[in-house]
Amino acid sequence: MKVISLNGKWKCSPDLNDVGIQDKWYDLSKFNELQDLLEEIEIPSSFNLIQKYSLYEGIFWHFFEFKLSKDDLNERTNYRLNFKGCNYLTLVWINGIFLGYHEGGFTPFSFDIERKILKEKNFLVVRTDNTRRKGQIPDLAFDWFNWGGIYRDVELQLLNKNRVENIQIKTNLITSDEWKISISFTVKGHLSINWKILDGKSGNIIKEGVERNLEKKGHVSVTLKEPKTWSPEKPNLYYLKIASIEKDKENEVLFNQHFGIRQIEVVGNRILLNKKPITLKGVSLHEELIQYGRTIPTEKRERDLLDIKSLGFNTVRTAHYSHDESLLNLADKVGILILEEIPIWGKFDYKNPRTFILACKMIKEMIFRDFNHPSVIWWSVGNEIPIENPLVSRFIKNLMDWARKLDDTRIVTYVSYRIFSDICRRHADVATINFYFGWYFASVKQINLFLNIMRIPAYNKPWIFTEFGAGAKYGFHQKLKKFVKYSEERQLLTLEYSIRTFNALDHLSGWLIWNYRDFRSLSRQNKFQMGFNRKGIVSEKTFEKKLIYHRLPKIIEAKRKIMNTRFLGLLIWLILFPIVWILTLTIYAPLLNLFERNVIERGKLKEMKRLNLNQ
Ligand code: ADA
Repeated sequence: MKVISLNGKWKCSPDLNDVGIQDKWYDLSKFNELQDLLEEIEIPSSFNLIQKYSLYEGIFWHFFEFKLSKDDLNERTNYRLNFKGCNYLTLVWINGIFLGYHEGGFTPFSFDIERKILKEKNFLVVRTDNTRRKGQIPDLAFDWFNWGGIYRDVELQLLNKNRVENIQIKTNLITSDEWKISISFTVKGHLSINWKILDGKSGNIIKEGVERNLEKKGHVSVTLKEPKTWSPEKPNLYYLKIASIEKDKENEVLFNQHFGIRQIEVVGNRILLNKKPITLKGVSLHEELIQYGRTIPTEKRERDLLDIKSLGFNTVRTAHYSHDESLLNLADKVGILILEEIPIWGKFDYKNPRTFILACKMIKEMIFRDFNHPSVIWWSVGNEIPIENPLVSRFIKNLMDWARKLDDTRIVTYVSYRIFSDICRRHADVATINFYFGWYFASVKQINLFLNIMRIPAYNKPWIFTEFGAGAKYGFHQKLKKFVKYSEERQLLTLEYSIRTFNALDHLSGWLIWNYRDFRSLSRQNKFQMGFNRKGIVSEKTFEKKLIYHRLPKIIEAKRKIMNTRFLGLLIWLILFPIVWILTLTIYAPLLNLFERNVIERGKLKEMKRLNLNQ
């Protein structure tokens, strides 16, 4: 396969009145007319990085002319235009012809292009629209910045008509030292291949074979004795190389990618990695670095992962959507477990059948892209959804079933914020909870009791404390009054106390701090936040490390002495369960719904005033 990058200097324009389609902006003649009004933009990148569009949400057009050589244009080749990520609704035209559209901001999509449409000089037009709307995923309100545009790579793939696609590699431990490697793929056209498994370090061939006269599907199964397994401590990698053969000679390399040999399982209330219990100690991360938006240079992503690892973490939750695949390549190499999810967040339009289909599509795109990354160990199908509602619970259960159908080798779950009223937990592989003790709720000192109350609704599944945290403005200190909100001391105290308690309890299989870095969020507008969620352990500038950051290496394994409150926990559960359940259904959940509605709009207005912007 030959890949032609279509990154570079594109032309662009917002379309405030949505006239572009009617006025045929996708036509080269119209483009030539408009030329002088257009601006230049470096793709990939979000238009929100251009100062005057910094808060723009809406339709934005992107134009690009590119050339193909005579050699590239032939009848032996299939052409595929591939977008790795655009937010949110994307329409694409090439040489004036409409190719199709894609909905969703965080997964790749592509269009197969007929040979006759392509010329030596080509004109590509992409209309993105990041307007927030009810019924989209995520829905109207969410706690992160709505970066728009073409913010990941664009490429034209020149594919051999006879090729392999959708390669999925599964690795299973079958005896105490023997692993089965199953490779399955689809075949386009008709071909014979040879395949090789190579050691990731030395490049030595470990196993190889030939499959002849393949059509439609292919499958290879190999047994390896005592291979070097993948784990966060030893992230050993192998390569799978597949090449087409003609007359027993290697012709073209069709696939050459790393994979890891590892097995993730849930057994009773433990998560096992390669048959050994593992506790997830992690941190969530949004895909954002303020000067780059989401288009983060690979070396900066690597820096983040290395930092996170050096603090003692073994897990990163790529909140709240799939990040660029380059992050997963790095996690595979550095040795970090990844928890991945689709962006169903909070309130969403679960009554609309369209939403279900869209969510299924997002899950499929996520799983197909990331199936072969050993670092990825779970798929989550939603975060903080109103799971007390039977319709929502059914929706989420069906999504989890769908994810399991597509991948039976990973943990499937969703992230909950309901302790008492979650009616779906029994269907998930692991029980999860987001709770901000000592921040939004109660005192952090009550966390031990709370964790003991939590023993009951776990259905003997592993419990993961998926989010806890506290906000802190970098540089704001209150040495004497440690409980002052947004001080670094308050954050330190809350997180340290929580971590020491988590580590002392035997029924937790993991915990994740919310969040690694402060990130933009228009709904956060008090004098400490100023448009940022401040729960990061580093500020948005990354080099500004808060107190907790420096303390983490010392406390990540530390435990505190705790009182045994198991019996009290059980008692409280019995008393509180019916009360909280009824209150959630009648008062709390409906109120929360009301409150969440216009939160971004209000924040945006404040920010516009502050920045003196008219948009
Ligand atoms: C929730 C949510 C996060 C973030 C967090 C917070 O738990 O899942 O996305 O918004 O709250 O900072 O309050």
